[in-house]
Amino acid sequence: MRRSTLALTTLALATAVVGCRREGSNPPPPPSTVADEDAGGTDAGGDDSGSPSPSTAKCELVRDGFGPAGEVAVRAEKVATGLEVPWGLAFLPNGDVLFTERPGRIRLLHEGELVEEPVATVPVTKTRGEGGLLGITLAPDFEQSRAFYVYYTHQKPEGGEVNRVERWKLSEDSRSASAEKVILDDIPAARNHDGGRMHFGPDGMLYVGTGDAAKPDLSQDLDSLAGKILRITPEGDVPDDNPWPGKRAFIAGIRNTQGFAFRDDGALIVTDHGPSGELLGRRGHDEVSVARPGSNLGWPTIYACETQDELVTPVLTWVTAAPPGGAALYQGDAIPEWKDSLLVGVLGGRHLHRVVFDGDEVAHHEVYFRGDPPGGLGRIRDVKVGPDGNVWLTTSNCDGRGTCPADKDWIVKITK
Ligand SMILES: [Ca+2]
Repeated sequence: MRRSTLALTTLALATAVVGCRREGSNPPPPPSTVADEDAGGTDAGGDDSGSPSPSTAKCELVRDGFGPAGEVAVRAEKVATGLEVPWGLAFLPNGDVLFTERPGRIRLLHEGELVEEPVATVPVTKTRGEGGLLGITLAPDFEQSRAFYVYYTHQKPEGGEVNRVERWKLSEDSRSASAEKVILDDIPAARNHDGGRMHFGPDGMLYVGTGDAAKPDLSQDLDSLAGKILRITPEGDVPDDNPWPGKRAFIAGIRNTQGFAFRDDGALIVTDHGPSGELLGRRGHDEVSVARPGSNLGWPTIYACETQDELVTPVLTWVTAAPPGGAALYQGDAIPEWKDSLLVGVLGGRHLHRVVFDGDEVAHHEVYFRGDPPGGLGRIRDVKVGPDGNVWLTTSNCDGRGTCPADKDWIVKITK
């Protein structure tokens, strides 16, 4: 195992000029069992836990750069190198790590060492872009079933590309795996905006983050799987208690999420990518939002700190394009100062972002490991809290958009 320590770096400043436009129409909000229509003022603040009403939390707009430099002394250790766009990490019960590489390999870290031979290869699209083998998550009953789920872009035999969620089974020795069942297919795909993050929720349901497949209106179409966080059973069916009955959509109005995390009170913290020039030149404004079942995060109707009835305005957004990779709420013990923070891998902005909440509002946020290697970590893709309480990251410096170091992409462990 190679180790190195990377110094914290200060943030760079940049600004961008943006315009604001509104267009399009929105789907109806989900049926509510609580009659609470007294919207009242917008600065009521306070605790809205249990309420289905849109949050009134303030929107923190970061105009220059990304935020102040992080103040907690943490260091980064390379755990594995020589990788090609490691996109998603999953911790096995024995402490080993199963992970995806976007070109289509499922790989294993065994006792901290990279196993050279891939566990399996997945037949992903040959199109270069944001698609490929993306998210991975273990089944809740993994210890009995050895089942895990992957999300990947594939070429349909009749032509065209779609994203798919598929269940696989890992061999007892973890050195091979086989595809078992397609759980959900025909998620719209495109060269960019393919989503791909998956997590099982505390309710045992599978949550799947998708992108708008470069068709923004799909994000507001509840019959489309694009531009959503979907909630499905482990078999891919629609749960009886989804917010829009009969639909897999759980949260709508997303452009391209690669990171979301469950908060104890049932809220989902969602990161989303802001626009890159589409829809009358809108740019930047990647965002962090506090969502609840049936929330509509507003893409493409609103962006930045804009507000509109029944749409959720983000609590944090950066004028400068970030965009965010994976996200995790830190509940470990190894870095006590980070307890309950949201940690977000930032791709274009090349850093790890930490967000401290006060209720639904952002109390403080800061920047770690900013910049390209060797000064920083470069483009950060996945963020997971390991069973050791340390924070595990993957880099995407070799995805064609970064500065690819001689030892390629890494899995990195953040410790005190
Ligand atoms: Ca939004």
